[in-house]
Amino acid sequence: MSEKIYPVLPSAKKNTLIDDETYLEWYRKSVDDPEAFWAEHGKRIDWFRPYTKVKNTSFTGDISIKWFEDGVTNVTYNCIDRHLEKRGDQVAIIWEGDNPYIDKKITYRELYAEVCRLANVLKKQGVQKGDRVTIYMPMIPEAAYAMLACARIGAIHSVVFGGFSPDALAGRLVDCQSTFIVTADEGLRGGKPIPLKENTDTAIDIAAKQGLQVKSVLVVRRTGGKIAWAPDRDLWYHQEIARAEPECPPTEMKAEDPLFILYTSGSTGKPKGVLHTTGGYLVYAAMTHEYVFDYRDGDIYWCTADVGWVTGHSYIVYGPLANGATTLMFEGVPNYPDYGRFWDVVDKHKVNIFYTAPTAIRALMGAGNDFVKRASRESLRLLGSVGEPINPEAWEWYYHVVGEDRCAIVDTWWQTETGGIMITPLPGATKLKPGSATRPFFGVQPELVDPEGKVMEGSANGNLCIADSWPGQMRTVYGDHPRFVETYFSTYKGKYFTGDGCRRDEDGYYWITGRVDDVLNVSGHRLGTAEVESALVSHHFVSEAAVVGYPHNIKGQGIYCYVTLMAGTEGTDDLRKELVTHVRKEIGPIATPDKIQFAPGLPKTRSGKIMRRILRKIAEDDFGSLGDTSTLADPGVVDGLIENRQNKQ
Ligand code: 6R9
Repeated sequence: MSEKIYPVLPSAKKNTLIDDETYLEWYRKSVDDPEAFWAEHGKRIDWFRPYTKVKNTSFTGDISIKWFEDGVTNVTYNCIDRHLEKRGDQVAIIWEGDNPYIDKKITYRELYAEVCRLANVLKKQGVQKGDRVTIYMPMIPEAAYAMLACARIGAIHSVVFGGFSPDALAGRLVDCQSTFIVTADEGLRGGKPIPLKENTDTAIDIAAKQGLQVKSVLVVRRTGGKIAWAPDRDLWYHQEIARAEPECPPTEMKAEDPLFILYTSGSTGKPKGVLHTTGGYLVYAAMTHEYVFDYRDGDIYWCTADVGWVTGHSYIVYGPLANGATTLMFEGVPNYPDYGRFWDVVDKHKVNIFYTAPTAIRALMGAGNDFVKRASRESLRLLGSVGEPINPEAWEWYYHVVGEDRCAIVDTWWQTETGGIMITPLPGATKLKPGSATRPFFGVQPELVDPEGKVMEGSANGNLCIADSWPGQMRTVYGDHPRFVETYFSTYKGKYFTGDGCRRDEDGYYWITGRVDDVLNVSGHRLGTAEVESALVSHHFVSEAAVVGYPHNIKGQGIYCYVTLMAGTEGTDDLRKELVTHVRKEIGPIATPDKIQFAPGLPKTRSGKIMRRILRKIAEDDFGSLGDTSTLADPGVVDGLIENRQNKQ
């Protein structure tokens, strides 16, 4: 672990919104009297009817989380309408296409008209408050319009990442019984088309077999590629928009009315529909966006995430727009046309604040400094990181080479479930240590807990829990509250358990060490080992599978699969390829297995539980320290697994 300390940069201190003294004072207030603290900060958004109740939360029993519960507002009123008077002509969204010669700027006034029109189209299709609308889109402004149009009329959006397969999309449609879809003919990434409409058609067929009848599909024409068309179900976005009225009053929403569902992987079973609500989520997303990124009027802010992930929800769309910011949305990939794309875009649009994932930083670092140096990057003031632990080496490269020692780095730890950033430096307040997410944001009370549930004091290494609620917290698993209680509140009574391991050092800085459950983090994307296993065993030649992660230079973690074949099946390289294709088809390219080892037997306890600890060690090529294998039903299988390991150094 790096123990280097970087002091707060003089440039970050200057005019900062929060210096260290303010941080300490506000943090104290926020945990000593959360009620008073959030009563004050809840006012950062506009309310149609102000709240009188602030916090009503319980982490015991049935778990109930309510913030600002009697307040009434609308998210799009805050993200659009209230800015019109002062910044109607300010750019709200800069869109940078996959093709470096194509971009577009959308002002707040234009955003207003686009969102109102689309909201009217949704209404005309019969979408009502509380209905679920699935958004399966490339990174184009229409994706943001669609999210906001739902929020305008109180429909609940469920954005499904465009890289997910038809099967994965179908599962999400069925789970939340969503009968309305917004998609595009095709996406475009790195010059390659992605068949979104075709995938949607397939997903609708799969969902139909499970009893879900999708009523309408609104299709944006992005590439003009050839697609199939169901005239009684499919509608062209541009045709419907042209006929729609440009005014649509914002629906009055109670603070606890649902805003969106976002599916995320857990350690068991199918992905969970994480539910976020209106008031607390927006207050938290907006406040973290302003203070973590030290966002000032006029700044150009760029988060490279996809709107299919929570980072895209909170820090491309809702947080920045609630703050009246200019947010950049990028359709492409970091290495197209070449590895200098990010820095070219930074120069082209004079980006001041840049937020990306360690996996991208590592890939770009590997491509060499020339790509960075060819751009001036002089507009950059602040750099952010999110999605997985950033190794000190990548951190140092980001700091010295990309930021040329003049940009603070904010390494932001948070989760789909937390709605917004939880542990992070504040650029004008926090000394940095490469690899540490540093200190908690206002209102966040981290606790390290040992396996017995005892809270650990001082410097320690344990499981990361959060002791009390914050406004951005998820409220439930959509349609399955018992699963919410079980997943997050049953391991350690009275606390929210994050699933992450963490170390706290003598300065009170937090160092996230990674997941302690069966969740993989591949290139910053969460994936349950159980999901990959169930994709594998759905192949007719596979009888059993066990999946673990192993350290990967670029992706952070790679996917290592142990596969037991049906009797009489031969484990050939062709079959390996077929299984890889099969998993990609079942889940999507993000789940592409890196290694497949055919295993006649898996190490199991006498009660039949697979001992993953052993499989992890073998995948890491670290079998000298397998620990106790005496409880295995057949200790002999281990030698065969070691013999045939796929990561021999
Ligand atoms: C926002 C997001 C959440 C998991 C989380 C943790 C890992 C995220 C991190 C980080 C170390 C950071 N994670 N940020 N680990 N340092 N700065 O990524 O949400 O997709 O739900 O993933 O990602 O393991 O538990 P999500």
